[in-house]
Amino acid sequence: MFDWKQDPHRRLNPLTGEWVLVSPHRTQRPWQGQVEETDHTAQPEYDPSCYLCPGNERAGGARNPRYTSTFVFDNDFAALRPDTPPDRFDEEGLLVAQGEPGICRVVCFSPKHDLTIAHMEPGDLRHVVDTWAGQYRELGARESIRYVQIFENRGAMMGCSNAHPHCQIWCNSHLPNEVAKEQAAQLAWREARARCLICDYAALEAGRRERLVDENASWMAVVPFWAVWPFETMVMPRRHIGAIDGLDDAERNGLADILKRLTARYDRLFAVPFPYSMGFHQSPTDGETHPEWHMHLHFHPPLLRSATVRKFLVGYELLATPQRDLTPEAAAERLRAV
Ligand code: H2U
Ligand code: ZN
Repeated sequence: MFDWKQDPHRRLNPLTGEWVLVSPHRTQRPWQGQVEETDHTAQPEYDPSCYLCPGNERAGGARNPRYTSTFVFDNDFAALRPDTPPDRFDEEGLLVAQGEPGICRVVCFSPKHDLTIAHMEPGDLRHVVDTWAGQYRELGARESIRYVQIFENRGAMMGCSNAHPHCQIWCNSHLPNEVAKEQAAQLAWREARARCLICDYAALEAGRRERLVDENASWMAVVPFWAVWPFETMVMPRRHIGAIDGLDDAERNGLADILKRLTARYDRLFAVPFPYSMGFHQSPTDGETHPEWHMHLHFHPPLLRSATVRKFLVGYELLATPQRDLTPEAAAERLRAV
């Protein structure tokens, strides 16, 4: 048996069926402690030039109300539009295309420009959770919307255009690629074993604890066994729940709590505010029941403090298979320690 703290090996992601190459021996290079350039510019509580702050004009010409908690609006530069004809084009199975109706929204978490999830009050974060649940239900109820993707880009290096705490919601009439892979895997697991893949995985990680980063009564955050990004995490409810609108009162507070804890850990271990992309994976809104679905979130933080272990997904990753040096177990240990 190989030693997975030393020997190159590959790990299977059972949610996607894809493999990741792990090369732990490469981290034996010394940690040089080199600090990456991150934006430490202190943000004001209100920024007159911010298009998301209360009362300000947006780039599209609309003006934000003087909102006092969360604020949702239709994206002025939406990637998907509701009036798109869903026609299909197919030329010899080689040139295949299809119109994709949808809708895109932006959710401001707070009127305060300088907050991040890590610094929000639990009660205000709970309001964000309720807003996500309400949006999932409202948008998912539309005939043409079969998937509601809620995600946050945080920090300029993740392509986020604005420091104001906010996320995006993109709704499609087809399942996005990553969601389709996870759906197929969860369905196959259920058909083969009459159980849920993520219930089984959460139970395993709750017992092993070596990849556990944080937890509360209703949620767990782990560095998944198959993580690609060095400090990638997955946040799962302990109970089998398909989508965010199915969370009960305690689980909604629990989600606010685990998100605050996890982002605070990232900020402490690296820079403030730590860049990442995060988002929900949950049951499609296609009118079918999806007992195979167990909702969860993924955090994909790209940046590490040391230039020696900084991760780019480049040549080998783009052309072959994702690869990592630091083991998920070592990453979880570091996140647990702060
Ligand atoms: P990022 O945080 O990933 O940069 O996204 C911000 C979104 O806000 C982006 O999708 C939208 C952009 O289209 N936006 C508006 O809807 N109105 C504006 O006035 C500026 C930006
Ligand atoms: Zn702002």
